[in-house]
Amino acid sequence: MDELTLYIANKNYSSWSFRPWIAMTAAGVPFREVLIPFDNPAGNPKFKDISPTGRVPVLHHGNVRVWESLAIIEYVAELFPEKRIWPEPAAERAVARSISMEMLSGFRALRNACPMNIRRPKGRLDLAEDVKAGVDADVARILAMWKELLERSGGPFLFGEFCGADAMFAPVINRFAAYELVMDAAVLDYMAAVRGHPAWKSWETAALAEPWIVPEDEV
Ligand SMILES: N[C@@H](CCC(=O)N[C@@H](CS)C(=O)NCC(=O)O)C(=O)O
Repeated sequence: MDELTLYIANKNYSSWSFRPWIAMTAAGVPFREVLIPFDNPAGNPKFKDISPTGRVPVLHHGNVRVWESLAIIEYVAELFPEKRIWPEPAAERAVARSISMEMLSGFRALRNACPMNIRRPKGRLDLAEDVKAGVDADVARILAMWKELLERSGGPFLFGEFCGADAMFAPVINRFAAYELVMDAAVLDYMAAVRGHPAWKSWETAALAEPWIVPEDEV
């Protein structure tokens, strides 16, 4: 099989890069990583050379190009069915995919107000009323979803074992921790389990060693 190459941006800030990277690393999928750091707040013109959207992550596999974080996870799950990136049975997989799509297309208030920032010291934000209302609504929906799933699976991850859905929410776990957005004990246990995963630790160690600062994401 041709080598898989995953192009990503800064580990400290690139939340979309983090998702397929942690899914593939946690599952033990062999791949080569190429990191192209942001050279402006929105990206890097070099992304256009490697990705049809000019965005990362993008996966190269021979002549195949896969962009969009969730599409990358799906592609790799099909290439390596034995790695069980999605849960069994089909009904659980459907829920895992539903919440992953919800992540991909939603929670904009949270994403905009609270950028992923692995090295950020913990601390709450003083948000304007309307922004806070949007963030609170996003947090409430995610908490309700996670609590229901954790109760059903018994943890430590959303569907028991670490899966693609945990990967899709990994950057949210950083946001919840860094901006002190949650208090719920079961959710804090879940966050600790993800943050204790060797794949998370490996990403975090590399993020903390990065020299680059993106001022727009330092809120
Ligand atoms: N929906 C895409 C989002 C990708 C995305 O926005 N990536 C950011 C980096 S985290 C990017 O490349 N930004 C550059 C730009 O927008 O020019 C995905 O899931 O992969």
